[in-house]
Amino acid sequence: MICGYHMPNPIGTNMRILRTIGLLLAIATAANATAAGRLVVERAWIRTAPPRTMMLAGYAILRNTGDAPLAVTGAQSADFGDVSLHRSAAENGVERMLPLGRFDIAPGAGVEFAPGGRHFMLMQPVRALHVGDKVKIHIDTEAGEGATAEFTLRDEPPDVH
Ligand SMILES: [Cu+2]
Repeated sequence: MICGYHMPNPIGTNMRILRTIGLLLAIATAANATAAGRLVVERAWIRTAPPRTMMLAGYAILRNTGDAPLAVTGAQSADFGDVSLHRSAAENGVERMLPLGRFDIAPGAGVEFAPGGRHFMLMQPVRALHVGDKVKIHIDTEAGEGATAEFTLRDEPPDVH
């Protein structure tokens, strides 16, 4: 004896499969959105310079506290006409500055910007900057929202904690 209510319903089954696929896609998309690392900026400072110096250098440690690689692509600040990421390198005994370009930070790793090495090249300050002043710099990442960090004007590097 066949009861209509227990007949297999191919259309209903297909709809359920489609709904399941849709749900899985939604979960995959959400996972992708959080697959970028998370940028934390530590020990951010800018070396003070004589008045009307048009080029300053900023330093910090950029740490990826996420569980996926993080690509840093650049930086900007309302307090400077131009911000770029540089590295210093000795070539044939001559110290040169080169664009750092896009770089990756591994999960859990930190990349240090320090005097003599990587630095934020800060051009055309739009206001006079003195010891103790604070400047906000936004660091762009390829995925995610990057991070805005407060850099403090200092004569010397902050103490290592
Ligand atoms: Cu530079």
